[in-house]
Amino acid sequence: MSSLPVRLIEPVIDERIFVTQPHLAPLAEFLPYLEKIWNSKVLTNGGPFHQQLEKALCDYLGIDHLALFANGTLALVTALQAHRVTGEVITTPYSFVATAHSLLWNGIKPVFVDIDPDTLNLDPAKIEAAITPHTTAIMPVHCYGRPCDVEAIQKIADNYNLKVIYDAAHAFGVKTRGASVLRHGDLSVLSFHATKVFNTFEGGAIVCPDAKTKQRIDHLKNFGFVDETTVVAPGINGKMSEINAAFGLLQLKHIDEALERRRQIDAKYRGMLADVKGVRCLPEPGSADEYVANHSYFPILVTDEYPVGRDALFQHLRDHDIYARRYFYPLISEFPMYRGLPSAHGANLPVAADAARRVLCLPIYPALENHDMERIVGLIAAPQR
Ligand code: T4K
Repeated sequence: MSSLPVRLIEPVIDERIFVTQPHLAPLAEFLPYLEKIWNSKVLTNGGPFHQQLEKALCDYLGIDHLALFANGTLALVTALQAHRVTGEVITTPYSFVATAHSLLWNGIKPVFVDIDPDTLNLDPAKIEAAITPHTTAIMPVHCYGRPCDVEAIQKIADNYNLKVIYDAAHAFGVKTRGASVLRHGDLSVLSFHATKVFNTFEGGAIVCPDAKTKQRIDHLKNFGFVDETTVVAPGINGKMSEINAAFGLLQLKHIDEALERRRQIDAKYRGMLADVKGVRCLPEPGSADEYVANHSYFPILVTDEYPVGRDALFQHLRDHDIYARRYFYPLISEFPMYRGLPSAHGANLPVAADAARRVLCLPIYPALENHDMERIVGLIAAPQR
């Protein structure tokens, strides 16, 4: 009898190259996990896979406590509730809309502050001017997984007695000075969405510094239940299911090879784009011995020296089946539910507006082939062809 694995799915032939593609462990490896779930009949509510994944992620990421969630957005909403954040929160307009939406879901007023032109993260030098008597917290984003200036932000937070809740949706596995970037601030929130470096189909987590905070978060993500008859808060249902948690355990076995391939792709893009006039890559945030990147995105900035505008390049790539994305355009502050805020005014956010006008995220994912990258860079180098 043949020992070859059963062909479980037929490959889909699609020539299009998207900004990302999920890295999936082999399907056959997932089947034993599913059998266990089918046998135990434990589908959710903090089952064995949920517990194992929390522990495995703490070990992998080098952190002490983590609470799994059904997605990153519910985790952001809950993180704010965990610290009873109210009033005004300082945040960046240059992010995915979920960052600011998590504030609105809590009845909190977002106050947008401009970003730094090199990191594209919240500019600490501009935070103090935005603080009012109503400010209770700062919600920065490690955009593209590139670390914020965590020390400067913490200093301001300490001076003004503010909480710091990092939207670390892009920052899985990122290290600064030899340790996880997720250890900074009061809480950090991860996303394990299909488009992220580490995915559980949908999923997310809150990284927290102590067991007491984790316990409060665990209550909040389970309707506020403490035990069968006690509800301590108007919590939500934010729990990750056993299928997602089991899949996460399997994905974790393959994460190092995925990160290594991303590193190679990033380096190859940088090398190939170095000679393309009018295209700027973001600088690496630190030397290899003090900074571990995850290469979750590959943003380029289209400068005035480039022969056509960013949108023309975006369309040119689409015309050739390359689906690069303009993350993050439009700015969050330009969406209808935010644009009436005084801090959303364009004059307050010139650096973010400029980045949103120039940015294009090129495809980056472990299965991306070298010849695909060569074709993409060839198209960028000759935008009129
Ligand atoms: N904070 C930040 C800073 C975030 O970036 C995000 C999510 C969040 C918070 C919230 O976390 P979650 O609640 O999502 O866990 C995508 C994602 O949907 C979103 O998760 C992500 N940020 C954002 C940056 O990107 P779209 O609208 O661009 O996704 P979509 O569906 O157009 O996907 C992009 C490409 O990925 C597709 O063209 C093909 C590929 N893809 C996508 C999916 C969903 C696949 O190959 N398979 C898939 O299943 O928002």
